[in-house]
Amino acid sequence: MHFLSRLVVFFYLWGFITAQGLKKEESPEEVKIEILHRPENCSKTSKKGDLLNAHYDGYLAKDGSKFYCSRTQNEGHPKWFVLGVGQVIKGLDIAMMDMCPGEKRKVIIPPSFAYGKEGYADGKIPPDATLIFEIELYAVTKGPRSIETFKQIDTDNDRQLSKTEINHYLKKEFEKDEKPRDKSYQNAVLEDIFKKNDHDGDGFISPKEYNVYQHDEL
Ligand SMILES: [Ca+2]
Ligand SMILES: [Ca+2]
Repeated sequence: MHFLSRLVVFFYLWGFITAQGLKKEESPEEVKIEILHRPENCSKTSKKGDLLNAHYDGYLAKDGSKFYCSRTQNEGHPKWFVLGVGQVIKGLDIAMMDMCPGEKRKVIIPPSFAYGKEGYADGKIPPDATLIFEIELYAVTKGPRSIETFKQIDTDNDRQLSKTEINHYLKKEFEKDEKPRDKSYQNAVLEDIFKKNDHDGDGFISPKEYNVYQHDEL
């Protein structure tokens, strides 16, 4: 069962159990979202498959210690990732839905939506850790994930996406956005897309590799 179905079942059961009048502490864990700042002009919000650009700091709930800060990585550039497809932990995929550029959130993520019973030693996350993230979202860009988009990007029609083709596509996408974007942003996105999707490293994204963006629909 894919994740969204599990989530639906989860919320269904949660409603069911609550209806049975069980004690509050027995209800399953959930992701808690607190909106710290929402811009007045918020016409476009994030949804599954969008390409997001954000900074976030991560803290352990038990003692407030910081285990992650995106500002100290990648020369301080905000991180790019596709929302809702498992590129980040489940809790962040949930917590960053319906968010607009400029919005800030504080979210509390229980272990079952983060690193679970095992924890994540490399990331200094102990077992069963509840995590707190402070997120600032900068940009929401339509993520390349549909077959129509694939065909649109593949301008020479060889069923392979080259860096040039994707670069051209990103440039057009960014131009649709209100804010001008410098070249280094675009290059960072491009590098990230190839790092995460060009699994055989041939410098092209094949339809199969591109399907990463669609795995929720398979
Ligand atoms: Ca091509
Ligand atoms: Ca490839």
